[in-house]
Amino acid sequence: MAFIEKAVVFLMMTAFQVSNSAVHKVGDSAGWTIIGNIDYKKWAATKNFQVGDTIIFEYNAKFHNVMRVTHGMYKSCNASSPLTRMSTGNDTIKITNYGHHLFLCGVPGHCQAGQKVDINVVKKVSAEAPTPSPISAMASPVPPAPSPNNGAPFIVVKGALIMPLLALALSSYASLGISLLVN
Ligand SMILES: [Cu+2]
Repeated sequence: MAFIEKAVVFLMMTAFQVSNSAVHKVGDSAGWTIIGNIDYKKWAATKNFQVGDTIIFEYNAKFHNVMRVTHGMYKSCNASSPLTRMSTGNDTIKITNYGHHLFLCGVPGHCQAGQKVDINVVKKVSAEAPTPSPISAMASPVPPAPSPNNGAPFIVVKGALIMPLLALALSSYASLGISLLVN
């Protein structure tokens, strides 16, 4: 029984960790700009980018844009053939894979002035494997039981424990929302 409880706690923690994927606004309050000589390298170094996180570029679309580029283009500030080009002034990128995600502003001179950023998503060295969502964490397969007779009750017990815990967590969120509305 103790093992099952531990497994449930682990699954709950994993579920909440995953649902708390972060949102990173490039340059924080300054946004995506050449004003103030923002050090985007320094900005990126303070962040812990993970798969599932969201990156937001906020800027005045009259003066800037966002181009995703290759490493070579990033190094030389070459904006002639970007992989993708965004220009809404409020561009959102969802991180779906590990590695370097390189962006620059394609307006002449801006990249050279420092308007470029390397979003490096490092694989976490941890026993906790990232799971895409709370639902799939719950549905993830149970390690094979020694006999088929032990397998089925294990799943039932685990599901029965997780559901009330999730319901409890969701209802506390809901009541928080209600109390915010009432006040
Ligand atoms: Cu620019």
